[in-house]
Amino acid sequence: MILDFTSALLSPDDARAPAGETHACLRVLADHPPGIHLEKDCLTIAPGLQTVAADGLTEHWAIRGEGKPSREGAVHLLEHEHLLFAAWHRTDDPLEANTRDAYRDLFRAIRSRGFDYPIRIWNYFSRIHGDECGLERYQSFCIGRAKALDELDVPEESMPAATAIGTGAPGLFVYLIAAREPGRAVENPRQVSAYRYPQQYSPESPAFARATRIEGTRGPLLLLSGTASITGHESRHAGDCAAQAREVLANLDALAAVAGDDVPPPAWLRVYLRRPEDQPAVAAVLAVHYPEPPRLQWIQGDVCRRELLVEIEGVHARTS
Ligand code: 3EB
Repeated sequence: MILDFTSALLSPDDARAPAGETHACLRVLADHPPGIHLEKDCLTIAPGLQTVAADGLTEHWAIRGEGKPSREGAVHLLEHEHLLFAAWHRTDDPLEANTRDAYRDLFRAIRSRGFDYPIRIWNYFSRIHGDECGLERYQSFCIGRAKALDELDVPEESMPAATAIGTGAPGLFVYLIAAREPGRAVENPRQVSAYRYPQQYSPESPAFARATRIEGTRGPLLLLSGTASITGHESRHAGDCAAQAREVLANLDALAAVAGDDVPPPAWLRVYLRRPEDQPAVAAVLAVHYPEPPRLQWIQGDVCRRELLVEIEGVHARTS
C-alpha cells in the first residue's frame, strides 16, 4: 500500500494544505497545556513538551482524504480509509498499570477498526527517573508495555519506531499512527535491538524498532525512533553532550544506510536535551554534519538513562 502521506514540522507561515483539499491530520504541539483535542479531520495532541526556545513549530502528519473522529474511553481516534491516528491520555501514576491499560486500550481500538499495525508510537510521562515500587519509572513503563503486548500476542520484533521521553508535565500520553499493513522495521547495525537489551536496563526490555520504513506517493519515508548515544547496548560519552550528539548522528546515518539508497535526507529532526544549556554545543555538531540542515525542533526532555544528555528523532522524506 502506497500512502499519500506527509510529515513535517510546520512554522506558522507554512501553508497547511492546498485550498480545496481535505486531509486527515495528526498535530503535536509544544508549549501548550497538556491535553488532546479531537475535531473533524484533525487530532491534536499537546503531550507536555517544552521547547528550549519557543519556536512556534508544529509537528504535522497528514494524509489526503477525509477523517472520521471518534472516542472510546481514554482513546481518541481519527480514522481515514488507509490510516488511523489514535491517542491515549490519563494519569501516569501508577505508571506500570496505566501503561498496560494504554497499550491494551489502543491495540483493541485499532484492531477493531482493521488497523492491526502501528507504524509509529510516542510515549511521554513525568518523573522518568523517579521511583515506583523500587524500580525506576522508565522500567515500570517497559514492564507495563511488555505485559500488555504479551496479553495482546504482539511479538516485540513486530513493534514500530518509537519515542519514550520524560517530560516536566504530569500525565501519560501514548499515541500512534496505525495502518492496515505493517511498515518495514529497520534495525541499526551499530546497536543491539532494544528488545534484546540485557536485563540490566529493565527486567522487561523496551519494545520498539530503531526505524520504520513506509512507502509514500512521493517516495519512501523513514520514521526514526528516538536515537541516543548508545552502541551495542551501552551508553557512550557520559557527560559530553557534543560527543553524544556525534554518536547519535552516526547511529542515524547507519539507519538511513540500511533502510535503502532510495531514502531521501531527513526532512525534520526533533532534538531532546536533558539540559537546555547544551543547545549551542549540540547545534554546532548538527551544523557540521548537515550541509543542508533539516528543520529542527529543540525540546527539553529526559532521555531514559540518566547519563544520556541528547536524543534525536525525526523523519526522512521528500520535502517538495
Ligand atoms: C534507547 O535507544 C534510547 O522505550 O520506547 C528510545 C526510543 C528509547 C524509544 C522506548 C526508548 C524507547 O534505548 C531510549
